[in-house]
Amino acid sequence: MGNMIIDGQIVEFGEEKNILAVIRKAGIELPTFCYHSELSVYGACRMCMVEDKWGGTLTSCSTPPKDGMEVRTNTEKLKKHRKMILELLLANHDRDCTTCEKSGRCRLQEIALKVGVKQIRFGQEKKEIPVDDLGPSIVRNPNKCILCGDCVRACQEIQGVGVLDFAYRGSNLQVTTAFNKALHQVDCVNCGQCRVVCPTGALMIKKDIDRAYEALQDRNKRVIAQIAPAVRVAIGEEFGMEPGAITTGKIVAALRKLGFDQIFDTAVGADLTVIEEAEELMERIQNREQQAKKGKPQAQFPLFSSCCPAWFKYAEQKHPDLMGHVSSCRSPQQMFGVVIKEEFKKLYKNDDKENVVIAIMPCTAKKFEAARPENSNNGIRDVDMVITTQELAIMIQQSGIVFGELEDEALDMPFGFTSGAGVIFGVSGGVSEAVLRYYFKEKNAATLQNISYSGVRGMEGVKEASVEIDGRNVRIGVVHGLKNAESLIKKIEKGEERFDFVEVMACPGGCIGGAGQPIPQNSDVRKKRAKGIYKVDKASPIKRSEDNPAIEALYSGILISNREILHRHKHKK
Ligand code: HC1
Ligand code: SF4
Repeated sequence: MGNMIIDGQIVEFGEEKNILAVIRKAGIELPTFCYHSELSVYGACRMCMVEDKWGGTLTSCSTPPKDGMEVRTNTEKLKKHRKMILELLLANHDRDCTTCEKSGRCRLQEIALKVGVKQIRFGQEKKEIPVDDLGPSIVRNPNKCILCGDCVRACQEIQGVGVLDFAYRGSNLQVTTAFNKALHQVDCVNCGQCRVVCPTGALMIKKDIDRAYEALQDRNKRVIAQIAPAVRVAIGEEFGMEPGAITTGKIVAALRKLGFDQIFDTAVGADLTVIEEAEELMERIQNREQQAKKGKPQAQFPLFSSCCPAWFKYAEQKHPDLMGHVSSCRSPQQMFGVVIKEEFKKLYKNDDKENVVIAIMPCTAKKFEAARPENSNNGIRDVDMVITTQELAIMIQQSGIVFGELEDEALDMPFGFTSGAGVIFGVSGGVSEAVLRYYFKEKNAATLQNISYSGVRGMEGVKEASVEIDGRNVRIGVVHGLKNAESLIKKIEKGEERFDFVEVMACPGGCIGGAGQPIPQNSDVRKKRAKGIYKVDKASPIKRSEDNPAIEALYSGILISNREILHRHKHKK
């Protein structure tokens, strides 16, 4: 606690860890490239410099506040200094702003305008480094990189993957991968969190928009959409709405205007996952108990969730020994993709239109998941394309659809029903909560409330819950961020923690914080999106997956003798 004097004004501070936060609290928006409150402080871009009362300059992001400290944020010296930094950055930057996809959202462009850079006094040193667009999820264009290092820290500090780093020296300094390999040739998990923090167009989503338009215009194709849970509480941000605004009905209306023939909700796929995963978990617990009775105790590894494709790839790469403990369930996206294809084959057996499934996802790694060979049959994919929330927003804008004015429309049949359990998958803890709902057969509000208070909800990176099910104490772990997952795995391996089930989502807060979602993202935005998801659940007349009539119909229909299509290793048609 103390007081600082900022530009002559007294400003009280408390828990703020640096003067930048106190300055922002005073309502002054200092420009920064390399500062993110959720990443470590790097202090490299020097844009947040302030002047102390003796005329010395200090970086506000790396200086803690002190009682009585006096700083100025906008002196002539500082203004000159910021302009110089920007001119140097721009001299070394590929400035094709008119055609750059990031134009209008680029922090370099925005700050250059704000600071008033009107000319660049240095000759342009044009880099011509090859663009890496070979992977399924992320395009990396080093010519647009300003060396802020945000991506390096996101990959290391959120995911613990660390495939990006600085290389070379002096004017050749670059952010790159080991041996300059393409992202898909290194251990990148396609999570896209590097792209979330990148201030320029150096890291972008690999777009599938043109392929989607092509399919929509093809009369020989029936184009079917499935909308992921987290998209509905975020896309509105692209159209001036608050994070968390629930826009399911508007998304359906927009997709119809774009020419989609049938529109469904991935929450139906999540309902299938709940049932399959809950049964798999109970089978494992019972099996372990029987083995123990026979005096053959089994290793105490938990069952890990499998629906996050970035986590799944990470586990394959880093923990091949644990793969037997990762659920055999395919993700809701893939379960629903294969179910739609099977159902439509039956429904439209007399026409020869090709069924094309496009998944609308908050996630860049879902593009990778849909393209995995085991998710295809004879070269035909179960999910043909994945469009992120941001790509859908672009398509809506390009088509002149006024999103905010759309009247809500309903999903199509035969999968027009969803459950709250399926929708809460979009937030960290949601998979566990939905699975727990399946175990508790009492259908009253108190049971649901007890489950929600068990410890699975909230934005903490690691959560734990102990729940009594049929006289057993079932231990659940919930993590988001692969770095958190790695720490938990280490503790489990050492026997310091014991769980029956561990839910892992790679992105902060779960899918609501996916890299395909609108930017900016921070903990406030994610909290509001999570609130939106829980509101959808609250308003949903069906709370449990098994009560969804669409699910009942599937289990007594195409899945009656074909349930194995919902599982990874058994998915052979
Ligand atoms: Fe997710 Fe999932 S919740 S992984 O975050 O299990 O992407 O939203 O669609 O598949 O349902 C993402 C979200 C999504 C799957 C479901
Ligand atoms: Fe790292 Fe994820 Fe970016 Fe890949 S997509 S480089 S894993 S942050």
